[in-house]
Amino acid sequence: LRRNPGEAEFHQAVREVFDSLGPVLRKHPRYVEAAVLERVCEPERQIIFRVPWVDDTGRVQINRGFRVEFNSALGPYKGGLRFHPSVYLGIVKFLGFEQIFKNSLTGMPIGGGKGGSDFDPRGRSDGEVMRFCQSFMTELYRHIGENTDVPAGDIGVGGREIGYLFGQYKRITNRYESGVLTGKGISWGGSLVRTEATGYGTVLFAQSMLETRGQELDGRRVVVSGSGNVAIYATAKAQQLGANVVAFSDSSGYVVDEAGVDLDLLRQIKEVERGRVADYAARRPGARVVTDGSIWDVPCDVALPCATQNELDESAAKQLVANGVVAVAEGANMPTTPSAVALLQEAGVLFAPGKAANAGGVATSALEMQQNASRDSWSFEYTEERLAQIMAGIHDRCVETADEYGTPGNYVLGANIAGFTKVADAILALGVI
Ligand code: AKG
Repeated sequence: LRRNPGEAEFHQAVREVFDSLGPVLRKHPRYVEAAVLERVCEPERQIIFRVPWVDDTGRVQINRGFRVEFNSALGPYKGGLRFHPSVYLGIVKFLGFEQIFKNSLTGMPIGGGKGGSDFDPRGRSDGEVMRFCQSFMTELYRHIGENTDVPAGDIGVGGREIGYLFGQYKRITNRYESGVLTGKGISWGGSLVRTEATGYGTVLFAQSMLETRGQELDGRRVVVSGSGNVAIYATAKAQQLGANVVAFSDSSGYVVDEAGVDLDLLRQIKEVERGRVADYAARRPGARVVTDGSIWDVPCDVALPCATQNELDESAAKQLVANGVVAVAEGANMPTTPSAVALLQEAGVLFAPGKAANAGGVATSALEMQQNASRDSWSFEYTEERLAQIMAGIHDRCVETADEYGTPGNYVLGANIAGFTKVADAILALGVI
């Protein structure tokens, strides 16, 4: 705490992992003796830089850029870039710390990192976003590479931004180094399924959890918070599996659509028009928009928080339990507060932490890196099958680890211990570096 003052989200993420590790440290004292905990929560490298750019009125704007290269024991640093006004070092460090264990859980050879900026793309023209991305990459390029650090997208960074970032990297380095970024467009080195992967994977994980109780998603009422990439493709997969998705949200409010979300309309408004939830309600008979109150008041069997950190608090959890929720799977990173997680678990709700449930995105990024390295591109069906296998593997690893440590059904403990031990063993094997 003294070394990282004022970084509340980072403290929260570290505490959440460390709270799970008691049993593993008692069983394997070598982790304590070799200071693995101290090492894993100190980033290998933190880069903070100025990002100057010129807006459409000719004014010079200054933002702050970050890349936290947290841990590379398992592979090159891997994790997204977030462009949002709330971004500061504490957010980037919490995301980077989570990413270490998430990436470990996927079973793929990727370390953990994360980055971003307090730049707000909302309301900015394409030209402004391009100039910002070019300036951001003009500093970042010297720190990244396909074997060093491989950024991707997160909130505020999608295909458009990755395109501008990749273009500037290519221009500065004179290298067509496809594997330096993931989330690329399909015609210039991207992977099919990467766009869908985080949302799809979250729903596959929720389905696997339900199966442990002999249940399924078919016929269930689902509420998805958010309306970005993760929320849209969680909605798509839930609908494919027969669920009725009845609500989604953005920072301006939420929409209830009892007839079931019209995915084409949602995609048109969010992906093409970059509009707000009210634009959906205006064009969808029977849908209503709510601008005060919480989306978690909407009764559901399955809740998928896919918006942002700490969006589902204790009072929301109480409401969900009162409404009979059966499962909660985190599509976003750390969307559920610690007291809400405890309340859901005590009520017997199946709860999947983001580092397990949303790992399908980064896992498919690792598949994109594989395709880039072999100069190949795989079909949608094959790539989706690989994603499904990876998600099933993560689910089973969480279940087996929770069983092994005497807490069956505790996916938080299972994910934290399984993610930690793989990284910890690699840290030990590589010596004091
Ligand atoms: C996340 O899992 O939160 C990421 O940022 C993944 C980004 C990636 O695909 O590397």
